[in-house]
Amino acid sequence: MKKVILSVAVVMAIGLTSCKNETKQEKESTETKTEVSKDMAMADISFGVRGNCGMCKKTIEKAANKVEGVANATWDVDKKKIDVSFDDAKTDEMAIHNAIAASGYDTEKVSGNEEAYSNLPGCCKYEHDMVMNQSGDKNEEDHSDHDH
Ligand SMILES: [Cu+2]
Repeated sequence: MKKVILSVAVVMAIGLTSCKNETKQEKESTETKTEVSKDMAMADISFGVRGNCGMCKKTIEKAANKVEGVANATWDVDKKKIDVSFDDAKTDEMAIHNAIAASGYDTEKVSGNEEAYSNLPGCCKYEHDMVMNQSGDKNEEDHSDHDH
């Protein structure tokens, strides 16, 4: 009889412990999931975009920001490079390249729309052989598209 009571107590104890553990684990995994999906949804990329001046910067950033899902776009006039944060559930890298190209500017992957280019102010008519993405680090440049 003692044995039975003991085993019942053991079973109950195990049941209680495992129940507690489950609750804890569930909570943890939910938290992890949320974090992961956040990371996956927001992507940060940078790529080369040709341009000359502050007006170019405005046009390029405006074009990138117009793409739905883009949270932030910053073009660097010295490096000829843009940093973009976007929700990759809403858009993708090529949509951003295309939007910038449509505004008349060359990106690493898409040539600027010629008509838009011809309508740019004189100071913004950048050279088409301008070196883009002047980070000074070729390796980083080569893999910048695959980090995320
Ligand atoms: Cu300009």
